[in-house]
Amino acid sequence: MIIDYSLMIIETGSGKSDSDKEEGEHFTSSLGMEAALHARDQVGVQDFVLLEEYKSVTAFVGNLKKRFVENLIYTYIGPVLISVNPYKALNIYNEKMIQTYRNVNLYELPPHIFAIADAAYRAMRSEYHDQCVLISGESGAGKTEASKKILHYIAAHSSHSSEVGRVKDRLLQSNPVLEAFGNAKTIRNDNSSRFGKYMDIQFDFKGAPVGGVILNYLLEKSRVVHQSPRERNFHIFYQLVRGANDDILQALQLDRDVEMYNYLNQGGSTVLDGIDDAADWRTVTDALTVCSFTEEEKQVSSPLSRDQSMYARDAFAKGVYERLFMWLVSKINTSLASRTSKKKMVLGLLDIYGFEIFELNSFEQFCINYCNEKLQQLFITLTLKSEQEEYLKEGIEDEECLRPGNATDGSFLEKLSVKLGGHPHFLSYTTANVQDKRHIARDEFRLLHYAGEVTYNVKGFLDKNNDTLFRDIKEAMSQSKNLILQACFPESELASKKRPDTAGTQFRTSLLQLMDILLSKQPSYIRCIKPNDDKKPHIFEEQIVRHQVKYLGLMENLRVRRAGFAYRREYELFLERYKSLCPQTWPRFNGPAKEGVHQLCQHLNYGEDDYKMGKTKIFIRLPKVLFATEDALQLRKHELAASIQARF
Ligand code: AD9
Ligand code: MG
Repeated sequence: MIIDYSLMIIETGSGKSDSDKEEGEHFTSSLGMEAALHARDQVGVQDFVLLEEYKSVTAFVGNLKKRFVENLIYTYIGPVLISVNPYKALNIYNEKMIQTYRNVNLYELPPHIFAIADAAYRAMRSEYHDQCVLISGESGAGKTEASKKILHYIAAHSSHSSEVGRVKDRLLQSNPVLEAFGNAKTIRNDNSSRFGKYMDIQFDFKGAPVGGVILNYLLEKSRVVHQSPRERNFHIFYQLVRGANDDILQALQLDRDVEMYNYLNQGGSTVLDGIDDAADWRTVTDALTVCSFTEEEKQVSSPLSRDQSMYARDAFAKGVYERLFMWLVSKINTSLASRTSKKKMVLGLLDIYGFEIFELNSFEQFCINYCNEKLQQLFITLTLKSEQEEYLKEGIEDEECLRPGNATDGSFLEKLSVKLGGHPHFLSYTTANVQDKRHIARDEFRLLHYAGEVTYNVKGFLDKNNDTLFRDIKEAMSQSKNLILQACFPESELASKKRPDTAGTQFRTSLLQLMDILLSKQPSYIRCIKPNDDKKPHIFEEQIVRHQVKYLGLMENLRVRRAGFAYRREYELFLERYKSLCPQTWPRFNGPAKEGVHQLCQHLNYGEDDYKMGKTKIFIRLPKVLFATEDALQLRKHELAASIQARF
């Protein structure tokens, strides 16, 4: 008789007792992190804290690459998930995977975005603490895809009442609608988000989704009237022209030929590989139905009808589109609104436009990059804070780890607003020395962002910032017979004499509010990395990845994590895994897990400095101590196997 030792040893406490476990779970756990400690040299380390040369960027990038070529796109730095965009469909998001990751502790299975989603969801339910998942990375790195995977996981997760079903459908269907109106092809990303999005998913006390709220940030409306070479307008226009039936097009006086429209053809590339605009039109109109838009509300959406665009000025088209987008979001919010007034728990998802540098960078890039800068700053502050808080909470002190990494001084933009000139990260023609003057034009200024240097052209800055839509156009619109246009241009706005805030001020204010929202929640992080600039699978450009690893502050993140204790586990989990290594704890320890772990460490001759005992967890400073323990465990398994076999 052969006994499978993984049953005895690898079940590192998924929070379920043995009898709760379903068939196959033992197997999946045995593939997990703890077991993979053992297989660490084959596909790199799945948690960077176990990387031996943890100070070397080259080793870091090497580990990512090793895993990337094996289609292992996810790696942890402690609780932070690093995701490398595979640019191809991987079969790792199916129903079976969802089931696999459900209710399993983060470290028991290979790194996965579902593990992050599950951990956040369970923390929310067990601690009644609102959560947020912050997804960051440059344009095309995979943020939007990541946020959709999380939503998908959450929606698949919970109970099945009809009300919950309604909410889940609407949450999921809000995505294609907002993407159609708010995403576009840029040279960086074929499906680039041109607005920032924060979505709260609300849950009842049982953990079932009961509603949602979407906040949107600064839509890049200039795209409506102008697109750079190889870029497109918002997807919806191409979907409409290519997908709507003849009646709709006729009613809107539109022609089926995209190339006829100056607003649509400026980029010179209206067709996208792998995207069927006509099919997407049907997806979007179906989604609009789910989100309870009426037939009339569904499209009037085009500011492109020939009549209008003839007399329309660009400002008008931009203004109408922006307001339409806001109207759309508010409609979706109405349809997502929870029907219960009971107290709710919240899981927030932040998916903004990523850091971007184009040939010509204007006000939009300035705002987008500022937003990314703020988020980066938040990440650094919070990851440091949580590391310190955990040591405090566990009653552990360790001086070394309290020292912040040098990435904290990244937030220069804030200083910039106080004092623009004279700042070392700021350069303009007037502040430049004679030599530098040759490299910067009079209408440009240059900022050294955390993610790289960007030269902005101020042409149009003021207009875009002032963002004034002429009063007579507003008046005309508020008189419109079209109910949606009326709603977009309320008369009350005309009555107000007050000068509205500039776009920049509004954006800044809304970002500060966002930071407050995020700070009130318990954060999880997903750091997305783009492996190449060609949007292609199988290509891992080390230089490109290296640059991102550096500016995302991942080395500092790892350093902080490693400066203190690389590995930490709840006593119960640690004891369960390694109990076979010590006669006092094997086959079981009848006492508090902490005491068992203490005995185990004594028996294994852990040095005094190698580890610390916190209130609920053991902290191990160096991975090599853990590796030695793990090797001992593997040896022990073989011994046990041999002795059992001998007995039978
Ligand atoms: V931007 O800042 O909005 O311009 P994102 O959001 O970071 O950017 P996005 O999620 O849109 O990037 O990803 C870009 C493309 O990469 C997607 O359209 C997919 O084709 C591809 N991608 C990203 N993540 C995955 C993935 N997990 N699996 C497969 C992916 N493909
Ligand atoms: Mg995006």
